[in-house]
Amino acid sequence: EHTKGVNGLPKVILREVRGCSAEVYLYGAQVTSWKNEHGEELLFLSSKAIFKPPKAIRGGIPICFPQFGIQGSLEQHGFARNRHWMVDPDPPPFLTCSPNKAFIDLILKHSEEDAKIWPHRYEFRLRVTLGPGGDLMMTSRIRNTNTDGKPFMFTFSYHTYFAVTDISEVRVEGLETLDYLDYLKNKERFTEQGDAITFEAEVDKAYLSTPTKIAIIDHERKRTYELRKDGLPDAVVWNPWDKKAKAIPDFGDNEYKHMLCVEAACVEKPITLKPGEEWRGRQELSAVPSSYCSGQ
Ligand code: TA6
Repeated sequence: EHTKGVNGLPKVILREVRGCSAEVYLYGAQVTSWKNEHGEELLFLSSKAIFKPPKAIRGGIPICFPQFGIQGSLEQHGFARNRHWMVDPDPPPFLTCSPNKAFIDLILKHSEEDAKIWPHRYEFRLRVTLGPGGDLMMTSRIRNTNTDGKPFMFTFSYHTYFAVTDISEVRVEGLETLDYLDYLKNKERFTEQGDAITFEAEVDKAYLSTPTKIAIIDHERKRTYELRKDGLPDAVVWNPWDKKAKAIPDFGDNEYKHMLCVEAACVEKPITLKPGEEWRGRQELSAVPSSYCSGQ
């Protein structure tokens, strides 16, 4: 369903047969809501989110492209999340099309404006699917359409803000013993401890060469989020905690307690595409009752 969201920004609502839903703003191609069949919101959206271009919406799933973080002249996390995407008029053939899947295809292409700061031509196609059982799938296809023979490099992240009951009662499984870059210590490289990760202070780490599946366990709510990814070797874990959250104007003061970013990403080794080449990066999110899933 195509409708208008906050400040009249166009958004698409995906609904699934059992009542699950998702909302995607064309601004930034940003998922801002993902609800289960009970109508419970599974993504964090800041109460102070500013739905006003060129500011990125705080929460949901911002897309970081053509860079993650700050590099050179591009703004933090690149420009894709600050642009108006279009509904894709000729989406790639959908491999498996079944009746109980709702999906939307969006596209972003290079602009003369952007070419001033990132001198490349590209087509970025995003498909957001609300699958059977309410899983949320996102597939990005990025193609180098340079006509000057030039390859380009980029880094990327699905900057997912998971809603949690209390960050102090959250555990992340799947990242133990891995190496990570600590963005709070000048991206110095460390090795993670041997058991599940818990949270009691600001954390901003990019785990490297991570498994395809990561579990985020909301102990209070007895809910586990499963993040499955393909083409995205790294995973960024971020919680600003109290001090940093207060310093971010569009972050409510105590809201850090109710969110955790776990981001399927490619940050350590940029992706290089030659003209005509296409990269695919996919994440699939599901929310299952913890009793069923913990310890697997
Ligand atoms: O993904 C973690 C991070 O890079 C943090 O360092 C913090 O800056 C966060 O992204 C939010 O960035 P934003 O530009 O959306 O405020």
